[in-house]
Amino acid sequence: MPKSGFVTIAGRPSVGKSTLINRLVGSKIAITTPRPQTTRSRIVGVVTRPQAQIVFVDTPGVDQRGSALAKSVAQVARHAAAEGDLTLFLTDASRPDPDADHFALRHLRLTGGRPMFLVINKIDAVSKERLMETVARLSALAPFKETVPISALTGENVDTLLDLVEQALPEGPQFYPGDMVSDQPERFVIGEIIREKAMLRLQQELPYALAVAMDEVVEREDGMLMVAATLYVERESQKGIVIGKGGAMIREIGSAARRELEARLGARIFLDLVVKVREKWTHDPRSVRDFGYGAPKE
Ligand SMILES: Nc1nc2c(ncn2[C@@H]2O[C@H](COP(=O)(O)OP(=O)(O)O)[C@@H](O)[C@H]2O)c(=O)[nH]1
Ligand SMILES: [Mg+2]
Repeated sequence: MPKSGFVTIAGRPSVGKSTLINRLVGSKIAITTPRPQTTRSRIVGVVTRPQAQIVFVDTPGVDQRGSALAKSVAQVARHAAAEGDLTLFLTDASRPDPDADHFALRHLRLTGGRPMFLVINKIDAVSKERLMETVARLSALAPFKETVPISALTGENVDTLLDLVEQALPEGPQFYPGDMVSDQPERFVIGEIIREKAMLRLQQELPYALAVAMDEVVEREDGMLMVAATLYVERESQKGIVIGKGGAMIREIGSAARRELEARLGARIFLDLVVKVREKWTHDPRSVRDFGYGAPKE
């Protein structure tokens, strides 16, 4: 009998959740950066195998920060874990942070007794001893069904993880067409790639103060894709930094985004970026929702 189910990928920030979902589905559906708060919404990645369809759900990292944005994104992880058939609790063996792991685990387990795997990521970057320590420390915290060390970056042991996930799922029908890999609208993906390029280049608080809104995506008759987007920051002083001296920063963000989008969409792209201020938007639940971050309104 075929199997199917929803599998939530959750954990503290920056442990490699989005890198893992990209690796599992075999294409970049979620942006990744070394910074927390890169993922701000629920991202579905579908893996269809001969005997199973596995719907992975990437979620924002659970951390203890207090803005409306942080609270709203933490809810996304909790809801996904509550609705899913299985949760992969991901951690990073190369940067142990027991308090943060503990906090994330408690937050997720408040949803009740769904089965959980402990997935220890970044084994390419740690010694055997470090890995064993992490296994010992975390496996005591909850009754994990499996403990699987992997590297999302190199792909090591990810096939084994996929097999174990398939085995743990209930029998069930396919939910999505077999050739579907993600449920994200193209407009949103374009905005996310622009945000990734900006987050990678900006320092200090700026990556977290940034939102991207898509204004227009139109295909011209000659095939050129015309894309207009606005980068929002929280304060007037941040606007100048995102624009840069003589527009250097925004041009650099734009050309990095354009290169990746052209390769991805197979079209020439004209990218028009502007920067605007929306005062303290990360503290305003409405703005957070307007930008498409966090949980949709219930
Ligand atoms: N060395 C190593 N780095 C990784 C691995 N997985 C993710 N990373 C890096 O860790 C950082 C955070 O990854 P990301 O997927 O955005 O983490 P998330 O916040 O949990 O979604 C990025 O710089 C990734 O390249 C891994 O298996 N090994
Ligand atoms: Mg992520």
